Amino acid sequence: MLKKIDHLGIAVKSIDEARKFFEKTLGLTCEGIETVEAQKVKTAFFSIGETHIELLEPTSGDSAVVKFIEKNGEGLHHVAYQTDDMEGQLKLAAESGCRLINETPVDGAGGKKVAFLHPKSTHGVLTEFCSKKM
Ligand code: CMX
Repeated sequence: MLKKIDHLGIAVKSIDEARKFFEKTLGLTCEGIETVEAQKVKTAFFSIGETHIELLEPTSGDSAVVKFIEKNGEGLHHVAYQTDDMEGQLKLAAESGCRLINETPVDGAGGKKVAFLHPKSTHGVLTEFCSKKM
């Protein structure tokens, strides 16, 4: 049911600062910047082959990304897998004892639906399922 790694999410303090590395040093192109109100983040996406890098900048003091940066500093925040069967994937995860952060998908960047699995039940990596772009 999983199709590919859709993107890697990287928590940053400032997209304006961080994008310099991705653009000037790695030579990637920013496809767009979007604020995702539901997740309290501003995002910037860069394509690399069939996958993407998503920079995540918190937009509010109570964003999940603020807490992450306070504890760990900037860095790899989550791995997102693309699925065409979100419901089935969440059911499988729940049945195998995984702790779901979202039992039903919520709005993510780029018009996608997303759902997260808690890192304490995924060997330490915050895991996202995301739908194909609508
Ligand atoms: N990766 C790995 N571990 C993480 C983590 C992450 N991104 N975020 C938190 N943790 C760990 C903490 O270090 C902590 O570990 P210890 O107990 O060993 O210290 C533990 O998880 C905390 O768990 P918690 O108290 O249940 O939860 P928090 O309040 O810290 O929130 C989480 C963590 C994952 C539940 C929350 O960040 C969340 O709901 N995330 C999903 C939504 C999200 O991340 N949105 C932003 C991105 C949106 C987008 O991509 O568009």
